[in-house]
Amino acid sequence: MSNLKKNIEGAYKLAKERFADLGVDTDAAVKKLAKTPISLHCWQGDDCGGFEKQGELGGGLAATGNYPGKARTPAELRSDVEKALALIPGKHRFNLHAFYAEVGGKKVDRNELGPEHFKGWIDWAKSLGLGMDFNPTYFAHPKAADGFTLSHSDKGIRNFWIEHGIACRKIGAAMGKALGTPCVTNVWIPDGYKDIPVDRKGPRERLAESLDKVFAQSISPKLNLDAIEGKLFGIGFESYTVGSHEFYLGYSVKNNKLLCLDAGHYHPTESLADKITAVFSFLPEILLHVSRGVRWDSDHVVILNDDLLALAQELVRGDYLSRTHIGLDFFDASINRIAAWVIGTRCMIKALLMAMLEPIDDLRRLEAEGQHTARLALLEECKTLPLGAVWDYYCTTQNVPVGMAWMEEVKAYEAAVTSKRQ
Ligand code: RNT
Ligand code: ZN
Repeated sequence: MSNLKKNIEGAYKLAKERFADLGVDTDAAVKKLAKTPISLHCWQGDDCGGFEKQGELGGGLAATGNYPGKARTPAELRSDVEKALALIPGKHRFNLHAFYAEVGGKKVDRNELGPEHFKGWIDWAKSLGLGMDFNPTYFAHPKAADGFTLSHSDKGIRNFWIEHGIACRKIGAAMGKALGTPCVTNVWIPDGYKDIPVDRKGPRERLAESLDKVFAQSISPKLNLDAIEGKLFGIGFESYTVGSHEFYLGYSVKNNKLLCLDAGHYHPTESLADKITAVFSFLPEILLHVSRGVRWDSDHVVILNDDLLALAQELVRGDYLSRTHIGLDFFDASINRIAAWVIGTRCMIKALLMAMLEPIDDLRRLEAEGQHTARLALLEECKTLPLGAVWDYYCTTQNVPVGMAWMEEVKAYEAAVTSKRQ
């Protein structure tokens, strides 16, 4: 046995005893963690560029930075994701946007897309045993250039985007069928105004009506699950967003849709973690877009901060993991894009592990007994328990690099592959 492996196993043994003293079973935590998939978003690999190139990104979305080597083709993107997946412990999923379709050089508009345009992606996912999730693309298109799609005042434009939504649910169902695991198809639209509107009502009425049409056909939840994602504001959409949080919360409860909560889509002092138990009181399942808001940007790479940990704790404490689809949503063009995936996903998994290692029985007892001083004391003690030893052990058992060793692999891949892209 190598020295490193011996050290990791030794450290794990000690950590296991330390946690056991607090009533926490590390073996059980690691087992549970291995069964929790994270959906990796394709758009981190090319700054949300897509392969259609119909127009500016728009929609209030922006990727900043010019780090060399972004993926330019489906083959490059697939190869980059494979590299990232090889450095992340556990079995995960892949989340694709509609404008990454492979149309073989033909002009196929968004309302004409079908499963055949995603065959390459589906075959690839199947070969790797990955489940897939999907998103209609309501931006980067001439018909979205004035900032409105499903809530547009023009019936023709609205219908075009309704047709796109319908097409995407069928594609999602085809993915679910081919891969044997339901595809979560998430609707996010940019619609809104830069400056103060006088009619906030009309666009919301039109959006509700359009969504009803998109979702009119029932599709087996074994194949496709519909999600809807709200937002506070976007760049150039500062004063009014049609699809706000309250709008979609109401729509999802009324129509039994998954609500997608994006961590970057709320007021900065609002807690996403606190919303988990609130929305689960009325919804069977949710989708998460785990992200990190910084100032105006809602899409920084996820790190292991208090917000992420609080979110993971709510999911674990409430036993909500089987009802939660965890997806990531960030894009940073200023650093190595594969490393961004690896850092964000490893942090998400680490946060879940930390939450699973909480001495929750003791904490609950203290709270129930009104021992609030001891509750605070124990919560603070938990922060320096030997999480790292359990994490390293988990990485070795999953056959992925421990510590910074993964970075060496990203650097080697950069030298051999991504740095050669012009
Ligand atoms: C935008 C939403 C949305 C997008 C992706 C690309 O603010 O978060 O989820 O990031 O669809
Ligand atoms: Zn999102």
